[in-house]
Amino acid sequence: MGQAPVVYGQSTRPPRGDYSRASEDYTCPQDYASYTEADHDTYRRLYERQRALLPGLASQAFIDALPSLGASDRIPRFEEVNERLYKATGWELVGVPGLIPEVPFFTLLANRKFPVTDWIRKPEEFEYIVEPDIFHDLFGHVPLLFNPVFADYVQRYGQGGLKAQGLGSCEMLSRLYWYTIEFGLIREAGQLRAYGAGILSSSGELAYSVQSPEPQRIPLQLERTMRTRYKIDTYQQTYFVIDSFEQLFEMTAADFAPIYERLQGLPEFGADERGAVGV
Ligand code: HBI
Ligand code: FE
Repeated sequence: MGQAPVVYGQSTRPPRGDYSRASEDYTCPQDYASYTEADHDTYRRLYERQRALLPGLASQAFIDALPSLGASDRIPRFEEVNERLYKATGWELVGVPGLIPEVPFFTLLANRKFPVTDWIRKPEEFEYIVEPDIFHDLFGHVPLLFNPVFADYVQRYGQGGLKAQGLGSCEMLSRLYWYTIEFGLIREAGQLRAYGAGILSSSGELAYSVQSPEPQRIPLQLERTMRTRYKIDTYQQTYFVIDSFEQLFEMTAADFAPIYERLQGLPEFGADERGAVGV
């Protein structure tokens, strides 16, 4: 029992979450009794604030799916969400103590299990938190897992991740994750909308990503995206735009191995570097 904690990216902060409770596959049961009234209140306030910001900024597919999370006045029980989620797309939520290593992460996704951090930020972290907490994972990631096409993309992503790991191409694949599942934009009925969990769970970045003139927004293109570095603790300076979730799913049908080969020798793009590659 028990796993070593995992810290991601440049963050030098100590890991949050109790990794001693994690089993072999890094999952741990949701310890519902451990949530305090302050925790439930934090969840309720985060949910209410974020839901008010969604119209005109969040993907309509997300807005339509959000009620499937269930009650918004307390932290949901994973098994309650799973009753609905499993019927909808065959996915289920599993508790994790926080960020987990790539192979266990990819393995869970490949088996239609979505890892949800089991702790919530402290009231004083209401405005911003670097690490993903239960609000980011539940509110940001879970609603779109009720969308069948997006749910299939995430599983395909997990399967691709296990292959990429074998080819030493995890960094390129994690950029694809970052610029789609975490910070992706979609054009819906001609309007720009956010579908990435990192945007949807952020009070500031939601309007910024869709309305600010500052960042560049370029069409999602596998090679350009996989060559673009990202920063984990600032608003994005580059967003990639898709036309549909079907586009994401079809993209993963390709075998990425030759793409990794080709990209190995090519220069990368900085997170804010302008310009697309020759298509
Ligand atoms: N672990 N719990 C958790 N949640 C994530 O979103 C996550 C992770 N580990 C690795 C990771 N994401 C990214 O590096 C992926 O690109 C692999
Ligand atoms: Fe996330």
